[in-house]
Amino acid sequence: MGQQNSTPPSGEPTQFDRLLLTGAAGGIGQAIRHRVAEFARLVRISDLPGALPGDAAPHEECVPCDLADRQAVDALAANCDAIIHLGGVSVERPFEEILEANIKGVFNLYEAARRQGVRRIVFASSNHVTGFYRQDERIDAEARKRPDGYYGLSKSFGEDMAQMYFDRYGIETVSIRIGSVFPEPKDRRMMASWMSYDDFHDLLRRSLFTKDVGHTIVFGMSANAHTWWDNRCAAHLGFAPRDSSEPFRDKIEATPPPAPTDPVAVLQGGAFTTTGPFDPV
Ligand code: NAI
Ligand code: 15L
Repeated sequence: MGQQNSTPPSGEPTQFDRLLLTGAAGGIGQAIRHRVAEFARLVRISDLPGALPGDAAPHEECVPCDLADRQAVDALAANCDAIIHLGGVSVERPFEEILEANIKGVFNLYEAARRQGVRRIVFASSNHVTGFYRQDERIDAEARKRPDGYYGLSKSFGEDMAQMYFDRYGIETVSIRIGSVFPEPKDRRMMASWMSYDDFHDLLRRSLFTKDVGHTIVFGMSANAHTWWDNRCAAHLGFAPRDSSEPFRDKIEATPPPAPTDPVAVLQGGAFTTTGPFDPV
């Protein structure tokens, strides 16, 4: 655990001039913000107005921005070579919230990339694009999408934006269907879906700097003992996670198990598959 994965994809450049990081004030954003410094001379960090702490480092510039504001997003992407797009609503919520931050937000981001000449995006997609597969199924990136709510739908839309903007405009994207990136797994389900910050950081590097990725979909998980996802379609990234949820097994298994029929024990998307509807009948 905690080992730094330092091998870059062989022969590729390993630094941009200016990199945009959206969602920089969020859980993952705060954890990786200083690590992404190695990917660019200057990192433009962004989040909702008022969300960013006022502690920008010399290699950072803070540009608050609501992703739903098209003009502001256009300006946000100016002079950037690449984008790590973490910003948006990260859980199941009423459709109107998802529409603004995630659907209009990802549209605004890709349009800004097209207009401003950004050539590479890493999109924080989610395992909730395929949340209705069972935990006893193993899928790869070619499996039919089965979004488990409005949130999963918005990530599915984001992946389609990525494909369309590659096919039409040649903007390359790696969509990382993130499992569960947290300091440690929180429950039994995350024993399969967990990904360490070190492994995520290594996957970010590969997603930014591997040549000719087109639109690649990769599942973001550590080398857990049991997983639901097969990354054969993303083999060209050379991603080989080093961490595992196994050291946390005893702690997790000391907690009471869910009923065997509970969606958290049956479906890959767990509790997301039953969150909502938000409007009373
Ligand atoms: P988070 O909720 O902690 O951070 C998301 C950030 O986006 C927040 O700081 C929030 O202020 C910002 N944001 C929300 N609406 C915005 C808007 N309209 N304009 C600008 N910024 C806005 O989420 P977390 O855990 O850091 O996840 C980062 C990304 O990775 C999210 O896109 C999430 O959907 C995705 N993801 C995360 C997983 C995880 O295990 N943490 C799993 C799968 C996907
Ligand atoms: C996600 O997409 C969420 O953003 C995150 O908060 C976790 O709940 C994660 O999926 C998960 O499935 O564990």
